[in-house]
Amino acid sequence: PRSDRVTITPAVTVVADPKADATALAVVSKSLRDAGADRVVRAEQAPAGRRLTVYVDGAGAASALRDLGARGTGGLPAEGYALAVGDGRIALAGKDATGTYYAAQSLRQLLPRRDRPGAQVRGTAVRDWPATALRGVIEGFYGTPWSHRARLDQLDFYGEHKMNLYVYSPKDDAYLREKWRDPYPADRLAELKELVDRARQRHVEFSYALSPGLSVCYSSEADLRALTAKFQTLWDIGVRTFAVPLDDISYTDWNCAADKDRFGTGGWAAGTAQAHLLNRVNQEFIARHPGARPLQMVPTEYYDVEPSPYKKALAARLDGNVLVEWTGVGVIAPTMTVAQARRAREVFGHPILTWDNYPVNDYVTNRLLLGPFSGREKGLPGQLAGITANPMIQPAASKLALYTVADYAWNDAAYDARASWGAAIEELAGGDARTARALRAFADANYSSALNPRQATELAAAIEEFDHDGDARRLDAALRDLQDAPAVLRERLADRGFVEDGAPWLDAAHAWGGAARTALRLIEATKAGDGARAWELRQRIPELVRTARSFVYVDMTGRKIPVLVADGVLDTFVEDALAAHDEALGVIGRPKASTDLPVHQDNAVSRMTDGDDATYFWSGAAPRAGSYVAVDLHAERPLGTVTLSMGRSGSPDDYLHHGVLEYSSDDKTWRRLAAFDATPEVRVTPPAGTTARYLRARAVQAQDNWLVVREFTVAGAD
Ligand code: LTM
Repeated sequence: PRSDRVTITPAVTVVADPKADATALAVVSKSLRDAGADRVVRAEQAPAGRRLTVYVDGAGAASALRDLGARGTGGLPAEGYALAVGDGRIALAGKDATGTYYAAQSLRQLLPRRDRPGAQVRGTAVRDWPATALRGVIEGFYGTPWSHRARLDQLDFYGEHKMNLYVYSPKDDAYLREKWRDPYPADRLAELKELVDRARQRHVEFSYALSPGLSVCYSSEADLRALTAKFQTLWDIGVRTFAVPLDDISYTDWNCAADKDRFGTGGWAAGTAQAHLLNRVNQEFIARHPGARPLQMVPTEYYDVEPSPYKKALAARLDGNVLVEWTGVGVIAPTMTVAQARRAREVFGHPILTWDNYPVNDYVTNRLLLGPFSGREKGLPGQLAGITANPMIQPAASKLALYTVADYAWNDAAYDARASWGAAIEELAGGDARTARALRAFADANYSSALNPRQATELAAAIEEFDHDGDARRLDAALRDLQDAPAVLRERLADRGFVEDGAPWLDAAHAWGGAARTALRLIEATKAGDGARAWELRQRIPELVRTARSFVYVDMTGRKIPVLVADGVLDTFVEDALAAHDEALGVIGRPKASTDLPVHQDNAVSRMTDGDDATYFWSGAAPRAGSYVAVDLHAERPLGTVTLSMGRSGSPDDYLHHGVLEYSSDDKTWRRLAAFDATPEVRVTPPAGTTARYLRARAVQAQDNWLVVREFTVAGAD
């Protein structure tokens, strides 16, 4: 940073290289006007006088950048830029047109927003460049595809956040999968063209991803022609990047006998067949279309780095310049490391583009995933051809997480997930403090995912503090923020799409905020010995909880899915308040379940203590060493036989493969009851006289399978 400041004068002159990027210039002019300039005029040279001059590319910018200490664009990689503000001037220049556009976006972020001239902007001198070449979003989820309007809005957002790739691959667009051979009707093609044009204006590469794997014959000339003919229609409307995703298909059942005859059976045969088709697309379409970008593909084994005959065939046979997409280790990878990316590069034998399944929620449609991009090691982008994130079914609500993905992919070295999350909230709130507060409360209550295992960390901290010091004010304020957030956002949030996307979750947040505040009053009344008031509050809570659980997301098939908000935090708080009140009256409820694992869909942890073997807790991630499920018996008791029933018919391997059963009186000091290995049914009778209040089953090793617990019971405790 420089120590001086530059004033936005009423009239501003822009001195631009004749070849400067037109969109970048439009961004510069608009940002200056938004910062209070009345008139922004183009000129060949800086006028005399005290008027602010902005230099964009060319000799003027180069010399101003030098004077102001930003050195210019020499030595920068593609899309890098230099930007300087100081000494009554602003100068920006890109390594290429996209770099200039990004410089303009950074200037937009630096400039204040006000409606009168005279605002000041702090001096600065920066050189900036991306950590990886491709950064973007793959619309690759199952469920309602994004609307055309939402896609246009997304492309604007990507440009503003220096993301340069949008992969068009919605699983439920039939023209991409079931009807991949069919040409688009004219109106659909016209819409696609509008997207391609908008993407180009925003310096975003539009990648068209066709998924023929459900019905293709890899050896068929006719299918090759169908594939390239479809690509040609997209080429004709301006698409220059193409992809062939082959995920989520069977590669053992051939679609045609000719493939079996030609390639044989098994993984090696599948890899060879896919490479055969893709190489022909690469050589006969991509290579013959000057200006086409490298072909992208998703392998059928996209989710690990284990060597296999399939991957060996792909590594050996697929043309070397094809980019291979990879989701990390796991379909939803909680973490991604540099070592894994290196290994992926070796095992697949091709440049790797990550298909990062965050914040996608098609496998947890009851949730909004509003936490930041986390668990990706620094240094990862440098190992990759690029990073693409698979977003939520809800486009506008995806922006919070996508902001952080963009941040990480651009500059992983400086990335701080929480800080980026806070900045995303500020930006979406448009600088309005009330909106930002409401959005933060709402995002906190919708935070958890496989990447961010803890839900509602800020609310949970407020509850913990209340448990510790008994001062209800801070907690009540946090709960009120959540309760009021929906009304504030509905009234003030500029991005109306977010409000539409989030409707059932907003309603649930309001209701949970209210239920938890009532529970807090119940605790206060119980403490104050006001039994009548406590009883009155206690009577109201079940209905409040029923309402909070009643809001549903309706998916594309019309299925109504109850949504979750602050789950495991507010529901627990309310249950605890009820249990404490009831206990004070001498009534002890059923054991209370908890876990540190995320929850899959609505298979809440309370289902393992509901007395119903047909329902179950199902974790939303594989247990790591130390992961646990626990029950609280509400009071120290003699322990009868402990039964842990895991797994279920559809997924019999979803159990703790190596674990221990432990018990405790204070939830801190734990003693071992038994160890168990390789069995989904655990039954242990403790020695006579053993007492405890808490029991838990803890994983002693990480595993690949998720965890299902049908029932976790202690004889005599329910
Ligand atoms: O991840 C890939 C490559 N394929 C599918 C996605 O389409 C889907 O959105 C995610 C999340 O459910 N899982 C997949 O396996």
